[in-house]
This record gives sequence, structure tokens and C-alpha cells, in this order.
Amino acid sequence: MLRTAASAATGSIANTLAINGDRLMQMMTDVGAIGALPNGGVRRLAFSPEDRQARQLVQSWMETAGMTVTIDAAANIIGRYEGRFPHAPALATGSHLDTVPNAGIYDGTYGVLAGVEVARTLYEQGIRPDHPIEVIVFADEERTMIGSKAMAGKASLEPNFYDHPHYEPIEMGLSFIGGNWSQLPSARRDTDGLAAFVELHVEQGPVLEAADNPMGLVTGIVGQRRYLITIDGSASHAGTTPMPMRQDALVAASEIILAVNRIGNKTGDGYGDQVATVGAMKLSPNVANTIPGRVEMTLDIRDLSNQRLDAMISELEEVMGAIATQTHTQISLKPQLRNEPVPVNSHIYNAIAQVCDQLQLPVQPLPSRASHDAQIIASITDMGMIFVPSQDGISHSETEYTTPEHCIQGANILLHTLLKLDQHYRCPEEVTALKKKSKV
Ligand code: HGY
Ligand code: MN
Ligand code: MN
Repeated sequence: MLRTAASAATGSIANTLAINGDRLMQMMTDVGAIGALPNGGVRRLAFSPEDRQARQLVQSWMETAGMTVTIDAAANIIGRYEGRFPHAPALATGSHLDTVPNAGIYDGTYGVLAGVEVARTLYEQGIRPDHPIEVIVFADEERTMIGSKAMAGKASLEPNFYDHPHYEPIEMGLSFIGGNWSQLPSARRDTDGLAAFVELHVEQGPVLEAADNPMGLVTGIVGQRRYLITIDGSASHAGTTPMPMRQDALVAASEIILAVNRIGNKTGDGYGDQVATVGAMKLSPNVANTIPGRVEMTLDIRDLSNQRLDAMISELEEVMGAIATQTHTQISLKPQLRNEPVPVNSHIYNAIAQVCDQLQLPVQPLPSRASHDAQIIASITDMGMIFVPSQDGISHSETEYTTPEHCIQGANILLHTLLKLDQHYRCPEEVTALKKKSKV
């Protein structure tokens, strides 16, 4: 017998409905084994065979959870659990399965699998919400965010925008996991197809643990800008080239890295929350007895304020101009990614807070200093985020860890938040039906 979400969400919420915690943690272990590294970490780069394998496994679990599964042109997997009103906008959740080169098993994967477990719980309990519930696996969150950007209609349609010395062309990557570059614009969703998007994620930072491990009520997501910095000097003999005659690209790069660090550490005048990182570098020809002629390196800056991000970039451009003159090199800055800082929607924030209160879980409001697909999807629908604590605040590392208890608590918060939002957003058909009834 199918029950409506309203009937499932009434009564004392704390002891009615709960996800199957053992099954969630088993799914985490199974996906964590795909791309497992000898050091206990995981490598599941976007568009890799491991990425494809994990996606296929999750798709099979979605089908077991009574969901229909589609893949859009941006290779986003969309699992859909039908509601009572099939034409109503969907309540969506999800995250990503791709990882950084040396990752833990929680970043992204946890939010995807918790969403699948929520749908399976509703399916097994015979609960049919008013709205369809969708679980989305976004393509390539860690580098280009092309999945969520295409869904929000914000992806660059220039393939070379995604070019990077370490990765294959975007067209190949997408088709390897079921996408289709030539149809990319078709991945865009119109705003009335989604009622809300709620992402569940590990905090990846130290704040919740320092506050004795409450659940995280995310207030907003920082803005992020990522660039490829290229420095061109002149590769010449390390023995015969006098120091004053050198155009050493690595010396210029080192000066830039120290300037980035200085800007990241600025305080006063509103500064203090920003971060700035050079995380990857490739130099050539990269041999002991030749002066480096070229350096390519990444720049990643983040802050809750766009004005401060603008100011940081203009300060850095000025400094790079001076370094180029001083070192007789050419320096260029190519934008690779830009995410706007976004606040969460207050009614979703309040729904999460009410559910935590009803489940008697302590909470802590905090901004997300990591980027997430949620901040891209925020441009086409209402958005909220739930965090669970990260042990030692570590992520993007093999020592990333969140306790099973926190994982299960977070998934139950997601379950009940979606049921609460199911009541919050009225379905158009339901409103029509109610109106008709009242006319009788
Ligand atoms: O970079 C980030 O914040 C995310 O992990 N992709
Ligand atoms: Mn993530
Ligand atoms: Mn990440």
C-alpha cells in the first residue's frame, strides 16, 4: 500500500522513518574499492575507467531503488523516483563520484549514495512523495564542473576552454562516460523542472570537529576562481649561461607563488577569510642542467566576496607584471573555472534546522569553503546544503574520514528534509485538484 509522504512525515518524526545504515556504509565500501590506492586512498579521475565503473554500479543501485535512470549530454546521471504528481517539479539531491588524484572515499560519493539510500528507503516503505525525487551524479566536479554548469546553462561551449596539459579533450572525456559534447546545450534544465536541490557532503574542514561534531547547517558557498598561469622564459645551458643573462621561468614562478601566499595571508580591511593556492605545476624541460624555459601552474583563490576576489586578482596581475619585467619572462593568466559565492535559501536552511531539532541532533551554522555542484545549481533552483564532520578536518587525502554514525545521521537528515520540503512546495496539479474539490 503506497503511503503519501505527508503521512510518513507526521507523528514523532524521530522514530518513524530511517534509512538502512548498514546498506549505506556497504555501498560506501563498494564504491570506495573502485580506484582504491595502496595507501588506502582512492583515485577515480573524471572520465577514467574507474569513474565509468563507479557510475555503472550506482546506476544499478538506482534501478534497485525503483528509480528510472537517464544520462544527459553532459554525462550527468539522473535517477528519478516518481512522485504522486509526475508533472510536479522534482526535489533533487546528489553530488559527484569523480575524485582528485589522491582522495578519500567520502568527498562527493557520500552525497550520491545517501541520496540513493533515501530513494530506496522510500521505495521499500511504499512511500510516494507528492514531488518526484531525483538523485543526480554530476560529471567532473573536481576539475571543470561541466556537469552542473551544463545543467545550469553556464558551461562554455568552446571545447578548448577545457584544455589542460594533463587531460584529454573534453569531447572524448564526456563520450567515455555517456555524454555527448555536440548536444551539450540539451543538458540545460529549465527552472520549473526543479523545486529545490539539497546536497549532503562531508565538511572537508575542521570547524564541526572543533565544535564537538555537530551537524553542519551550511549558510553559503564561497566563490572560487581557478586559472592556469603560464610563464615563458628561455631554456638554456645551466653551465654556460651567466646569471644576469638568464630568463628563468622557474625563478619567476617562485616569486609568483610567494606573492600568492602573501595575498592569501592578508588580514585587516575585510581580509582574513580568503584562501589562495598554487596546487599543480609542470616545468620544462625539467632537467638538472637546463634553465627552465616554461612553467605551467594552477592558481585557486576563494572568498565569500566577489569584490575581494576581484581585488586579489588585480593585485596579483600587477605583481606578475613586475616579475615578468624583472625576470625577462612572459607571464599569462588563463581563466579555467569561476564559481560565484552563493547564499543558501532560507526556507531550506530552516527545514534542515527543524529536522535536526526533531532528530535531536546538535547543529552548527557555517559557510562552505569548498566548492560544490550545489552552488552552480543554485542559479536555476532553490539550494541548501548539509554537512557532516570530517575527522581532523582532512579531505582530498587518503586519511579523509567520517564516522559511520555521522554518515547515517546525515542521510536521515537528508531523508526528512526532502519529506519536509515535499510539503513546503505545493504541487501545481495538487493545487488544481484541491481547487476543483473545493468547487464541488
Ligand atoms: O575544489 C573544491 O572545493 C571541490 O573539492 N571540487
Ligand atoms: Mn566534493
Ligand atoms: Mn573535492
